Amino acid sequence: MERYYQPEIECASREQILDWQNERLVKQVRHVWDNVPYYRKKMEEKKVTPSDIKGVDDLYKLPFLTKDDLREAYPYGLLAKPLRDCVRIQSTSGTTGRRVVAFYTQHDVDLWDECCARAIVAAGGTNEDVCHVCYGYGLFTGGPGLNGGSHKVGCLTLPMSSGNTDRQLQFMVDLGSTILCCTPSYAAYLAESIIERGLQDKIKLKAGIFGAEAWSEEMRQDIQKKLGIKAYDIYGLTEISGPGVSFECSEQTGMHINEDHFIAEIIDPDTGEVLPEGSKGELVFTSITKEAFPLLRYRTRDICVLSRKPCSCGRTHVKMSKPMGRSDDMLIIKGVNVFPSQIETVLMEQGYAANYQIIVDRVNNSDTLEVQVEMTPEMFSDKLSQVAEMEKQLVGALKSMLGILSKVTLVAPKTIQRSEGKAVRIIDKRKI
Ligand code: DLL
Repeated sequence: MERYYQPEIECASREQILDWQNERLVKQVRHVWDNVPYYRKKMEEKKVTPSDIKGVDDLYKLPFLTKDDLREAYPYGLLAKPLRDCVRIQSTSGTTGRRVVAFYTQHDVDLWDECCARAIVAAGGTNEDVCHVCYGYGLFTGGPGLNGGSHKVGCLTLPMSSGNTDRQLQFMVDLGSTILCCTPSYAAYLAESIIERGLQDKIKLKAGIFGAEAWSEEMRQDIQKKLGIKAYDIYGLTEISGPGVSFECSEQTGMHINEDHFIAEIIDPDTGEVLPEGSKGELVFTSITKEAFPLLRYRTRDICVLSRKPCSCGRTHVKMSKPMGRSDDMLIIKGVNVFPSQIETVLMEQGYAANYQIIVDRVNNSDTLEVQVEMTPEMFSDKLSQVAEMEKQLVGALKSMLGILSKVTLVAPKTIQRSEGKAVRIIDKRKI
């Protein structure tokens, strides 16, 4: 049994990690200054040159990059290597405006594979495993990223991509998949389908590596119970390479950031000020080893907390909490900040599955919030007469979590559309 595990990197001392980061950052800033006129101009506007950056302590001097910069510089404006050295692109879905395209040299693909391999090993993966990847393949980073990591670990890799649930289940049973990689909402759907078809005894899954969207702790418990597995979170974004920027270990108390490749900061999203460890704020990444698309101080919009508390797994890399939502996903309803994850937590605590839809509207100049929630099949058969009472109970629980009044509508099982990739749970009619 082999493990693709490098304790000398993942368990390195803080001093060693800082040495790597200092050296790599200085080199990276010079690389970007020399090869990316777009970012060089931003540095010049801030009156900072590569000689001002001697290490991580000087990071704050560099300008931020945002998604708007990436869109403005589309497609080649942030490319730091000649096209002949690039072997791959990946892209975001581009539902709001121009797509973002990220470039990779072979070196960049290798380091990305390595990050995903670390995630698979942290979830217990070895070359004895059958790794079932049903993140989408193609421009989305989920499929290619976990596929590359799985190869590197030496797992038998099933490149399933998303969709066609019957085929997914057939391969899972026939080939004895042991590790499942997909979005948590698709994992929940697969779990539901396995139970419906009575396949629980026929599957051999032991672990799941789920990410690409926000999911609550309660949803983790639910998936773990239904599939009889341990469910690990994995985080990443196209701009910074894809999945594997950070991942959970067996402790399941946050995701270790691959600090030998990415420097993380937490900033105040309003002022841009760097916040001390333990503060909640916007996550910012600097990639210090990527060649083709090396982003410095990229604002992710994800809100989370960093922690350097020692971890029982032995890894020393800083941990990020589950993102509490994206600052641009946050809904402002009646002047109150509402994160969809808060709503999910309440629903799951009250015994509902994560099949829900949030509808926000404005009626007579006042915001309204409606939450449509599916009843479980048991509720539907046993408690139909108590629907009004159950709705009232949920309204109360949501009011104490959010501080505002909502309308709750319970709907029949299977009426809310299932997702094979990232779930779309919010309909904000104020924006339509
Ligand atoms: O979602 C990369 C990925 C693929 C991560 C597969 C994990 C697994 P994008 O499509 O560029 O990339 O979306 C990135 O998704 O900024 C977060 O807002 C959100 N996100 C990603 N992972 C998580 C997670 C991929 N574990 C955006 N929890 C990020 C919460 C996540 N949100």
